[in-house]
Formats: sequence, C-alpha cells, structure tokens
Amino acid sequence: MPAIVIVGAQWGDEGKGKATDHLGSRVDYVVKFNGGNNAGHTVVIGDEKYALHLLPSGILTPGCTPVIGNGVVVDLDVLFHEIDGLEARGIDTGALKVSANAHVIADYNRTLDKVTERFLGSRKIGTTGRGIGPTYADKMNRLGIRVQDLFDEKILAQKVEGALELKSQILTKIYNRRAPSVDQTVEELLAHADRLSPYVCDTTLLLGEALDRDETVLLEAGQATLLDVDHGTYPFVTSSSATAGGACTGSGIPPTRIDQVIAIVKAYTTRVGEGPFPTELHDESGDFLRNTGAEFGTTTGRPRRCGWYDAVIARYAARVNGVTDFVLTKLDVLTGLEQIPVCVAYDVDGERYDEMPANQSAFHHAVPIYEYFPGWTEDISGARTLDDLPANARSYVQELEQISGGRMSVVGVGPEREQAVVLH
Ligand code: 2SA
Ligand code: GDP
Ligand code: MG
Repeated sequence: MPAIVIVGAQWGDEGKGKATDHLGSRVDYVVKFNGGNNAGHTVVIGDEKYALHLLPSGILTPGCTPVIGNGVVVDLDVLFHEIDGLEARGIDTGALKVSANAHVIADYNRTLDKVTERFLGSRKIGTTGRGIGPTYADKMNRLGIRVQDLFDEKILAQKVEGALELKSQILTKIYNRRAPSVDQTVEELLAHADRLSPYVCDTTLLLGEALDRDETVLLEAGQATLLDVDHGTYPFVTSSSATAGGACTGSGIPPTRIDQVIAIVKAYTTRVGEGPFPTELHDESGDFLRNTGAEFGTTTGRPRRCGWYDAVIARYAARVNGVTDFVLTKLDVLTGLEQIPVCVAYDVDGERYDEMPANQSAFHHAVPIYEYFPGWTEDISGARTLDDLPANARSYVQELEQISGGRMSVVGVGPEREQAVVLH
C-alpha cells in the first residue's frame, strides 16, 4: 500500500486532525512532516476532546505508529508535556518515533519570535509566538540544533555557541533583552536527552522499509497551502513547506511513492494572523461563522477571521498539491443561511482573475466575484449518505466540486469521528 498525503487547502484549521484521525484505523504510520507546536488539531472521540499541537493525530489510534519527521521543529518541553497529558488520559504514546534530523526549538528562538513581532508593529505577521520562524531560519542558515546533537554534549555546546554568537548581539543591542548563556542553553536541552533517546531513530529508513512491506503511511501537514513559505501569501505565511511537496522533503519519502493527495477544505474560509483574505467578512455573517463554527485558535485561542468559500483558492490548492480528493468539512455550520455566497473569481482593478494573481499586490486588492447558492434549514449533523442531505446542501456540495478542481470524497457534518458523509 501507498503513501497518502493530507494537506490544508486554505489558511489552516480546515479539520486536518479529524480527517487524519478518521483514516487512522486504516493506516500503519502517521507522519508529521512540517511545522511544530504552532499547529493545533482538535480531534473529538466520543465524549473526549483532544487538542494536539506537536504530536501527529495518529497518536490517538491504537496500532498506528506516530512519527515526527525530519521537517518538523520540536519544542522538547511541549513534546513531553503533550505526551504526559495523553498518558494521563490513558493514551499509549510509547510507539512514537522522532527523526534524529528534526530541529529543536531553543528558548532563544521563542524569545526572538515574540520580540521580532513586537518590533515589527503594524508590519507583524501574527505568528503563534512558538519560535517556529527563527528555528527554520537557523536551519537554513546552517546554525540549527538537531535532535541528534543532544546526544553529543561537545558538539551541542559548539552548535549552541555558533547559534548564539550573533543572536546575543541582536537580543541585547537591538531588542534590549538578556541573552541566555551557552551553558544555560546546553543544560536546558540536555535535560531532555535521556527521556528523548528511546524515541529517536532514522525515520526515513523506518518509513522506507514500511512502504517496502506494503504498509500504509499517512503524511499529515500542519498549517496549509496558503501558509506555505513558497506557495502561500508571503510574507504572511509560516516558515515551512505545508504543501504536498513538503511531505517528501519533510519525511524522506520520495514523490514516486505517493499515491494520493487529500486536501481538506472548509465549506467557508478562515485565517488566523495577518495577511490578505479576499472573502473576509467584517459583519454579522462573519460573526455567525465564527460563533457557529467555534472558530478560535486551538493553540493561541485567537478568534479566527472568517469569510465565504473561495473557489479560486481551492483550484490553486488542487493544482500546487496535485489533489486527488477533497474532504469538505464543516458543511453543518452553514445550516440556517438563506443563501450562501461562493467566490468564483476575483476582480482586481476592473480585470477578472479566474486563477490566483501572480503578483501579491493584486491579491491584496482582489475583490471577490460571488455566485449565490440557496441554503437549507434542516439539521444535517446525522447525515451519513448523500441522500440524507437536503437537496440544497447536496447541490452546494456538487457546485463546489464543479468549481474547485477536484472530486469531493467526504463531507464533514460535525466534529465527531463518525460525523461524515462518504461519497467516494
Ligand atoms: P508561525 O507561528 O510562524 O507559524 O505563524 C506564521 C503564520 O502562520 C499562521 N499559523 C496558523 N494558522 C492557522 N492555524 C494554526 N494553528 C493554530 C490553530 C493557530 C492558533 O490550529 O488554530 O491557535 O492560533 C497556525 N499556525 C501558524 C499564523 O497565524 C501566522 O499567520
Ligand atoms: P486542523 O488544524 O486543520 O486540524 O483544524 P482544527 O482542529 O484547528 O480546527 C478544526 C475544528 O473543526 C476542530 O475543532 C474540529 O473538531 C472541528 N471540525 C472538523 N470537522 C468538522 C465538521 O465537519 N463539522 C464541525 N462542526 N466541526 C468540525
Ligand atoms: Mg488547527
């Protein structure tokens, strides 16, 4: 069996965690390949609600091996906090594997993330403040600390010294902050080494061998297509590759072994943090989506910005990810609306755009061109087949399928594991 990739089609929080969990019983490995504890995936199983940040959603499925891939940045305090929290609730986390090549988030990078945002003022990105950007910057600058460095104290001290050389100057002279000492940082990181050791391995080898045995590997993206550092609304993006290509670099699984790319897309759109958002609503419709959809950050609790479905974005996500299937989530949230606007193209200074404008400034000025679909009032949370949906909900899904560039295979009608309509 193959490798399957799950990505977010919009700006995140489409319900990737639920979709991964849903597939969990059919897969052998779930791999997180990008990002870190900036992610927030909520999974509801019966009466239990789990908020996962760093651990892959597959951790909740017995028999499934969760893997933190080389493309992830790991905050070790958060890792063990999350493991302890799940163990206390009876979840066995012993099967977890962590790549020796994953990078570690040091305290100075958490500090730099927060003070840089403050320094930027109105130009800020609206990060989660978890140290994600500075840690990836260190990786690209070849100044990063990797998981494997924790097992060689001498090398670790050299690397921390190298990483802090310039940062101490920046922290003290520009941001007026106390820089941590090399010894202090080394001590903080080493404190986790013994506990981390049993989880660490060459995850690329582990996954390659699993695929050779015909086992199924699910690669789960954090964040989403428009937050991808290359394909997103730069600079208002995260610092990792959140699209399907990132699944290969972030896990060591080659493109030739990937058979399916599933994009999760919400029946409307949300975004957290700064940056352009053509269909954003600043009126009571936006409040309706936020309150009905419980659109508040899983990690930071920030209210999410809300707007209508944007088919231009969906088509873009279909293209850059090579989407084979869409999972449409949160259709139930739209219940009760008289009519539902859907953005089918943009107007930019009088010119129609059916595809994402190549120029970021044009995207900032994009005005949505809407088509309007009739709504429904029936409760759809119990629907399990297409026929269970009222006619207008059915045609909303079919219209979205027509204009989004890929088939809709599953439709989410509630937060719980079983609340889904399977179409294909
Ligand atoms: P960062 O911290 O450097 O990755 O922030 C850069 C941008 O990426 C956005 N971002 C996110 N957007 C949506 N959801 C995310 N995860 C959490 C959630 C967010 C939360 O599931 O709700 O709780 O606030 C996530 N992580 C990063 C971020 O808002 C910046 O725009
Ligand atoms: P992720 O970051 O993509 O995993 O998404 P989040 O977990 O941050 O946000 C998605 C939220 O929507 C979670 O609270 C889920 O429990 C919830 N959810 C997922 N699918 C559905 C659905 O079909 N209907 C409803 N009402 N909620 C859903
Ligand atoms: Mg989320």
